[in-house]
This record gives sequence, structure tokens and C-alpha cells, in this order.
Amino acid sequence: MRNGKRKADAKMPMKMPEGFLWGGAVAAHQIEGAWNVDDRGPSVCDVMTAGGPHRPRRITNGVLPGEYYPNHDGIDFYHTYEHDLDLFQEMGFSCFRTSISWSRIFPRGDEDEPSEAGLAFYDKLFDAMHARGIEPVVTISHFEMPYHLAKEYGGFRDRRLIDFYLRFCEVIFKRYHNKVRWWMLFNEINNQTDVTRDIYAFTNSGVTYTPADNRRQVMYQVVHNELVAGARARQLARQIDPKMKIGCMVAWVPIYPASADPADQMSALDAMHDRFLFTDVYLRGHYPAYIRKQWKREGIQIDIHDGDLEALREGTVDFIGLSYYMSSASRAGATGDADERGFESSVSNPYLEKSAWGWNIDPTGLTYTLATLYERYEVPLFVVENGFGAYDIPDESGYIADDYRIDYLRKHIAALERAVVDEGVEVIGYTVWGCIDVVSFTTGEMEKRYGMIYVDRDNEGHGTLERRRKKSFYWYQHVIETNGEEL
Ligand code: BGP
Repeated sequence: MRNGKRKADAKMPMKMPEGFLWGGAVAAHQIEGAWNVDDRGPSVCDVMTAGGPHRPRRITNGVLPGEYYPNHDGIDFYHTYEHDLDLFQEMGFSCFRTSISWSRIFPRGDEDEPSEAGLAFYDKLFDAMHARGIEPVVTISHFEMPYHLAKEYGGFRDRRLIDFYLRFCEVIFKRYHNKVRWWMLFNEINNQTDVTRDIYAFTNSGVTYTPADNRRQVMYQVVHNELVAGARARQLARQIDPKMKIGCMVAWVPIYPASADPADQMSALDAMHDRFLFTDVYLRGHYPAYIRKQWKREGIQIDIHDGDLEALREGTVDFIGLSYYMSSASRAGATGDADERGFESSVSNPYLEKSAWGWNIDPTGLTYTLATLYERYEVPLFVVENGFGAYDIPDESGYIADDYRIDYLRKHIAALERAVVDEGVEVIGYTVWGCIDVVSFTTGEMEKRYGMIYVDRDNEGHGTLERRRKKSFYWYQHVIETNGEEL
């Protein structure tokens, strides 16, 4: 109900349009394992140890003996993908999002020629998906930069990364353009605006800050280099095959004003600039006035080369891929980062419950997100991550009745449908994050489970890797079967 009554089309069923893509989402580094098989070189996530809800992951100097790196094995999807795809097909998936592991194709990242073994794996994976009526949705770089590029070049601090990324794109576009229609450039490229978290700079851009760094200066320069790389990749895709749809991918956490105090509204507006910056450049093709003023105020100098701004202008994307998990709030003058959302004025929202990892639960925030993004850009949106991380406790028979996950997903899919039916937002599809239990990104835990499929593996790497259907498996199967009409 909005403004006291449903809009004029209230009689319309709350279901998705024909052709809507339903599925699940993962990332190579969190699912594949086989970290050093068939030529694959270490990626930045292969030097991140396991952590926990209150124990940050550590980034080690190389792969060290005696440390536990959960991404090395993932859930061994590299060897089990046929079986896992059978389970996704059983749920009725029409699409499945994963990434191409950059260091499986270019083990060090600066080679001239790619690994044929790496390319052959993704040929087999995409063929297996199509054989089951599942359309691939591919993230080009999902926190998987070859560790060599981070270690030897400093990641995107070095402009040569633009060319290395473009070479990677050229190889995979030419190889898979007849098998993959939906592509996204960089996963959650905006995470790195939170310069207090080393894990974000490292996984977004291969950057390790030094004590001498002005972190915001470094971050915005690196962001510029990455935005140019993405725009030029978009132009390359257009030349190789215009049928390819290239999207950006952003982590969207809408920031509400903590009160009706106009100062809080301005505080929220300012805080949102570190999100809108990315979609504004990706969709409008230029740097907005607010960021230029902000750089001037902070004395930030961006090294912009000839042709960069033209590339941004010409390389705008076709759609916005986004992850949505939570919302946040901002109070003018707050300095405590109470809500840990990576911006100084963040405060907790007393109207929302939180997950066991402190993530706000706000389905309405998804409707608000989709409506505001669509109003601003009027391009199709793709919800490529939404899910509920929780401790799943099997009963004595091993069954998991994850009603809490069904409840979270039901409310968020209903919110998605309100955006489509009430606001007219064009949404390409919806892929549940971690449709099968995978290694958590922020904590490296297996026990922060998102899946409708349980995987028998614990935080220390013990377990049989057996897959088991949870209660949510059958619930989501019915949601897809009714195209979202019955939640
Ligand atoms: C997003 C990442 C995903 C996934 C998800 C869940 O930021 O794009 O890779 O990890 O968060 O977060 P986590 O795994 O930390 O619980």
C-alpha cells in the first residue's frame, strides 16, 4: 500500500513479466576451488585468510604455509559443476551468475597469451548451463585480479592494468560472445570508497595502502583508471559483437536521513555521492559536478590522460547490475560510523532488525533502490545479489528448515515486484546470492550460509562437501514455477 492506496494498476497480479530471469549468483573465487589447477595462478582472494564475524580476514604476503585460505578449495565447483547445475535446473533457474576467474585465463595477468586449459573450463561450464536451459550471467572481475598484478604493479595504481584488463576482456569476449549475452565489468566497484577497509581496495583494485598514502587521493585515481578500463571494455564489446549486453555492477546500500531534520537530508545526500558517482559515470558518461567540487575541496588531483574522458563518454553501459542486502542511515555531524557502513555519518536505524552479522533487514529499501535508480537513469536493472547469510543448523536427519531465509527472500521478492508492478521499473532478472553455500567474502566463513543448497563444509575446511536441499530449495522452485506470483 502506498500513500494509503495501491496505484491504479492494483488489479494487476504481483508477478514478473514473461521472460524475467530467475536464478542464483556466485563468484568463481568463492565456489570453484581448484585454485592452482590447470595453469591457474593465485588471485588476490587466494592470499586472504579465513576470518569471522569479529575477526577480520588477513591479507598475507603471498600464500604462506600454516595459514588457512578457504578460497583455495571453495566448494570444489570446478569439479562438481555438472551436479550443481542439475540442482539449479531442478529449482527451475533460467539464469545463473558466476564470474570468469581472471587468473585462470591469465595466471599472472601480464602474459600475452591466455591459458587454453582455463578457457576450455569455461567453454564446458557455459555449454553445460545452456544444455540445462540456464543462461550465463558473467562478472568479468569479481575480486579476482591475478595476485601478480597486485603484488608487482600495485593493481590499478598502475595504468598498465587498463591494458591488462582489456586484453582479458578481448580474449573472453571473442571466445564466449556466442554463449554469454549478459556481462558485468567489475563486481561492486564502489566498495573501495570505504578507504578504512583494506580488503576493499585489495579486492576491488589490487591496491595495498602504505602509511604514506593519502588514501582518498589514491582511491579516486584508481577508480578513474578502473572506470576508463570498463568504458573501453564496453567499446571493445560493441566492436566484437553488438548482441553482448554490458552492465556495471554496484553494491547498493540506500542511505536514509536519520530524521526529518534538513541537515540529515543533506548528510544522506552527501553520503550517497560515493554510490551515485559510479552509476552517474557509467550511465551518463562524465564526472558529475559534485565530485569535481569534492576533489577541489580535498585537493585531490586525478591524472586524466588524453582520450580518457572521451572513453567515459562513449563507453556507457546497457544496464545496472546491483547487489542489495541492506539500507543505512546518516545523521549530520555523526562521527562514530556506528552502523559500520563505511561512511562517517552512518548511524544505526532503530526501525530495522539486523542479521547475525549486523546487516540491516529492509525489504522496502529494495523497492526504494529500484525506483530511485530507474527514475534517475531509465535503463534496465538486474538484481544480481540478494540473500540472507545465517547459521543453518541441520536437524537430526540433516534437514535444514530455513524458514528465516524463506521469510527474508519472500519479503525482498515482494519488494522487487512492487517496484515492477507499482513503479514500472524494468528489471531483467533476480539472482539469489549464494544459491548454494559458498565461502563468505567479508569473513571467509562457510558457516555464514546463503544457499538453498547446503554444502557439508565448516569454517575450518572439514566436511564431505555433500550437497543437500534445504526447505528454501523447494520454496524457491515454486516461486520460479509461478513466475513470482506465489511467494
Ligand atoms: C557481496 C559480494 C559477494 C558476496 C556477498 C555476500 O559484497 O559481491 O561476493 O560475498 O557480498 O557477502 P558475504 O559473503 O561477505 O556475506
